[in-house]
Amino acid sequence: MSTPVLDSNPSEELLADFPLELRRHLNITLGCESEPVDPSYVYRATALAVRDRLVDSWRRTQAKMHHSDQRKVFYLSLEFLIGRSLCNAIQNLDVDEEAHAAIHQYGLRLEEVAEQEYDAGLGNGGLGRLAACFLDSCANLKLPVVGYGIRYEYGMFNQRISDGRQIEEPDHWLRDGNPWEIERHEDARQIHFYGRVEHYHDANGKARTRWADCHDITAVPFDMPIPGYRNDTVNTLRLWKATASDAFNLTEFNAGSYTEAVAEKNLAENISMVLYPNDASENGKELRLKQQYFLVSASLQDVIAQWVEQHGEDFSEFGAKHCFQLNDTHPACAVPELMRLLIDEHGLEWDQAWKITTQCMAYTNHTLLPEALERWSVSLFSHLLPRLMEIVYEINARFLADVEKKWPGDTEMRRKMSLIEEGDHPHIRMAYLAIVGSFSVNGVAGLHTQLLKNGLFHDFYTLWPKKFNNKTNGVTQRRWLAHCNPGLRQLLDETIGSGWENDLSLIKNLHPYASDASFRERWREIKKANKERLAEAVMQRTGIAFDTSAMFDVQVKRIHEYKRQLLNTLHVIHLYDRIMRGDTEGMVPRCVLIGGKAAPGYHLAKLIVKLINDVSSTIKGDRRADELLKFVFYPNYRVSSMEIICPATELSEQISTAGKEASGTGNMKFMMNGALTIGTLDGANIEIRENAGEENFFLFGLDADGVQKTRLDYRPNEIIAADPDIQRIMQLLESGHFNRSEPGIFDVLSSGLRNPHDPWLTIADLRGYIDAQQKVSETYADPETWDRMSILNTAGSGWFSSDRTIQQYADEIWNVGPMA
Ligand code: B1N
Repeated sequence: MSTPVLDSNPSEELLADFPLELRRHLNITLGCESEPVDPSYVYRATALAVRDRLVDSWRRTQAKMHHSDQRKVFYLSLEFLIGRSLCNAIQNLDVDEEAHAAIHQYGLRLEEVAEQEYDAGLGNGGLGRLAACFLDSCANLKLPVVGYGIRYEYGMFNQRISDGRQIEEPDHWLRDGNPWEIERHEDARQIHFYGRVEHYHDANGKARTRWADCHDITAVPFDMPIPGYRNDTVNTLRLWKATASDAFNLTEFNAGSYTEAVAEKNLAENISMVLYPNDASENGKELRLKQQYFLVSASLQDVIAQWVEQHGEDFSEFGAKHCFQLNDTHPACAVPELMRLLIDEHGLEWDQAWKITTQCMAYTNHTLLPEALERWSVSLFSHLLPRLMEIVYEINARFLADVEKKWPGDTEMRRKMSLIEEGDHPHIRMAYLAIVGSFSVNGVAGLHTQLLKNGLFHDFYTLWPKKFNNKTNGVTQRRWLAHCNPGLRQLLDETIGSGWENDLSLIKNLHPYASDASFRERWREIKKANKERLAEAVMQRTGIAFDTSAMFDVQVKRIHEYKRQLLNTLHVIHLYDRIMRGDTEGMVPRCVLIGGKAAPGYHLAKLIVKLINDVSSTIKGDRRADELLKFVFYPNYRVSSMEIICPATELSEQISTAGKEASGTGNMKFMMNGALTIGTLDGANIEIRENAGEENFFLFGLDADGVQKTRLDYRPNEIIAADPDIQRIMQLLESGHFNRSEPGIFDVLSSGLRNPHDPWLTIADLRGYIDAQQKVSETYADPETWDRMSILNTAGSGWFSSDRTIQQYADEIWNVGPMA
């Protein structure tokens, strides 16, 4: 890339007013003049007109970062769940009015036009959305941070429900082009795979190593702008696309196999073709490892190339001037890859390279679930990345020597802590590699970090206590409050002023208004309007009519046993059973909504989707339930769905088995928008309860310790037999009441619940959950109390801004401040 210029904003002078720019893009850029204009064209033209208004700040921000002597941060992530960009950019640029007016020329509303944009679904769930919120906050805080990821051709699959079952459909989000990206071919990088390692002596007689006979793939970057909030800052998300390298094609072509060479191009492009749709589970596929290495190598080469351009081959300050934040272990190859680049390509000695590496790598852990901890088979890893394997062995040998120093003669300790899990099929423990190679290891909520220190990483914590720290997750209030809840935004601006958009701690000033009856009235009206919007969406997608005077009770997140959508469903069955028996005393009308995707290979999760849909149909078909209970499965839940769902939610379901949900972030979005939480003492729920006030949170269930103890002697069948309500729930489930045409399909679910080894302890928490739900109903019956609690939740949500989280990363890990 040519060196960017610091000042001046030449392109701004080239811009006409917004309506004219929109028309120009429609007529000239897109060649579209017919009326009425197709809204998808209006979307593309609007996006281009908005982008035009970003480029000056974007270029200036890049120049500042380029010329700054400050440390720079690179957020490496296999996932960035961006969602839609149009309204975000319009809001952050403060051009709402012009944009509205310009679009109005075509008889359309901004909301309709914005809906034309495909979600950039380059992530599975919380981890990917967190990366997107973090980039937003970094831009808002003017921090020198670049995101690096993969430009998947296909993002998270689209979910369709057919006969109650999930069907996956490819998400070709780029089919109409992507107006936000700019391709930077001049910054393409070569990535090596396969081949072998060669040791040789260079011209000076120095022993060197190189990676020979490898198969090269080209990584081409596409940059996406990340605008800060009205602060003249636009940061960059750089996404890599894989293509065949020209050199490789040429060889094949000369050998006379033109068609094979072209076919090879397809194989190369496979690397960035599709996002793996497994949330919190590791899959061990070669293509996934290729993706991980592809991202890491391209990004590190990119950063090093910029360094060399400015500093030549002097790496003495490189470690002090860079930080690579690893979003889980997915990019953990960055540790051996940086070693390789420094040693093999830039001639550094091992000790110097290791000092640099451990000075600039930082690792965030996002899960304790054993099935999600990445382990790569040594044989696969050596085959694909032979040079990296050598380096990992060397890192391990030196690390185990340190372990020996700390615990002399303790072979068991060396076996336990080794980066290589020995056995018939040895594996690399990627989390251990990340810990050994990093100066910082953080968890994502207080409890989660505690469990890392006391459990999973206890030996490492004993060795290096200072490496470990907590950074409780957060979400950006600009998307998750200001943008998605315009009614509430207006009320907040009027009540506490508008500073909360970039300082959410100010939201505490809402506290006194909880006791103001007329304020509560307005609060309620806003919620009602948001519920109407959601009810429309539900009707359109499911044909089920939500009554907006009923309580909106919502659980949206990936479908997973530990998140216990089953527990929620059992409660719905309980309410249904009460209605059937005429036991409706103290019941308040509820609309229960569940949404989320199941990993395509996770059969039990898919069966849970089927159960939810079948219970939903049964309730829908029963007139007796009409007044009191609605139950829907919301299909194809994604970022843009949450923008409609969270402002309308009254009860937020955060009911995971304690100790299993590292943090959760949906819980925070709901809280900000005034939902009350029913939840376990898990992840960030604990901090939500502290910040909202215990009395404004519906707590139930075992805590993390209780879960451990209960497992030792768990007898779900006895619990069921002793509790008539639970007995009836199980009876309905097991009698085939919800699956008359497909007898037996839910047997694995019910036998799982009855299994003394059920790791999720659903039956153990069911009574507590039903009782807490009863309290919820009683509270809802008194709107004054409910609304007061709702306001206090929003007022207590200041801590959960990702601005706060990122400020802590900047102060406590990265040691960076705003760009001057
Ligand atoms: O990361 C979120 C947390 O809020 C959630 O509690 C946590 O479950 C989530 C492998 C993951 N942990 N691990 C993953 C995603 C994709 C994949 O391929 C694991 N996601 C989480 C943000 O901290």
